Amino acid sequence: MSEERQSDHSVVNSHNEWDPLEEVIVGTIEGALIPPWDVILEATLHKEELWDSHKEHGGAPWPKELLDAAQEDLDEFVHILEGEGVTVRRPTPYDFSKPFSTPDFSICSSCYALMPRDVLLVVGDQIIEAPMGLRSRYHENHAYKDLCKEYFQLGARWVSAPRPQLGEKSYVDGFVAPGEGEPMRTILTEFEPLFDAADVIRCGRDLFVAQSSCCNRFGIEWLQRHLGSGYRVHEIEVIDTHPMHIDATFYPLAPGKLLINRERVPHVPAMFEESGWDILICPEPLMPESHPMYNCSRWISMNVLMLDEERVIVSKGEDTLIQAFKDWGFKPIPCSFYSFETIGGGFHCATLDVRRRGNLASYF
Ligand code: DAV
Repeated sequence: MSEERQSDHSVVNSHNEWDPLEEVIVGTIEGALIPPWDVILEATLHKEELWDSHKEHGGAPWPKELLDAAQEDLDEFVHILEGEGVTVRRPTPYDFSKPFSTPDFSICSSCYALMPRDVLLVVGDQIIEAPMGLRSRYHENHAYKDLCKEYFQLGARWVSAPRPQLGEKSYVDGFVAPGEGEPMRTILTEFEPLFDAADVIRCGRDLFVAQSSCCNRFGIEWLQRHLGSGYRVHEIEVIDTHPMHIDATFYPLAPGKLLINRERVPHVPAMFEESGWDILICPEPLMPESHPMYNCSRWISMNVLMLDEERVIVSKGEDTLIQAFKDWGFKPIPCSFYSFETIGGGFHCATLDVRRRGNLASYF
């Protein structure tokens, strides 16, 4: 008998980032391509010197040595998850290299199925396909259709946010990313609702979202109205020159414990202090500045995965963070991940927690 049928909960059941993890989708390296160049990348990728690779080689496979190294990290991660008793599911890769077009845009390829966190948002027993703003990720949900259909057959709810058009009106014409110290701005207009699922972080009845170059206010409004009055969607203010997703910025790790990136979060909403939460400041990452990062920044160190309120998977090499977790009362489990982070993201990005053992609650 499969584990979900023994559980008291629905096959899809995940309300926050920390209830005991039972089943998780982990992305795959198989078929991964360099994302083709597209307007959003200029607004989200911190390392300008690495843009050329996407400009010149977008749509081509990543070099084999990068893929092999990332694969090794991912294998270690899956091994740890299974060893900790978590059921690991994988997407079904499709042919990412096919060019496609819609009435509003054409693009030379898709990218990969490395990061389910960006594509699907799980809120309770519901899977929401996100209205993503990067054109090359328009069909990435295909990689998860087999799983979504299976979860639906077993009782989950499954919806797609309005499919975006992603024509010229969705992006600010002539956008230039702000420099350090300049006010925040993002490349998205308010033409249509847009967000990646990783722009949202869950805390029971309260969800936290920040505008980014993948998430506009229209998207935040759509999510609030879709979820209805049982949930409160809070927009938090962040400062980031290349904003993309909330999970290397603002991360409620466990009841009463909020991890923040001090460089990016000027004000923690008063509700946290009013409810007695500890605000944990993420230490400076130890990843060398010279480490190639084609997608995200060194702050991906914060992108941990909670197996429950104590066990936390952290990138091996981030010794300061590992020690901080111990001091804060967590049980860190280090896993090599720098090579996966080079082409993808962290543990939170690489996963989608489909089922955690717990109920919907308010923590404020
Ligand atoms: O570079 O800090 C990471 C996004 C992870 N989902 C960054 C963004």
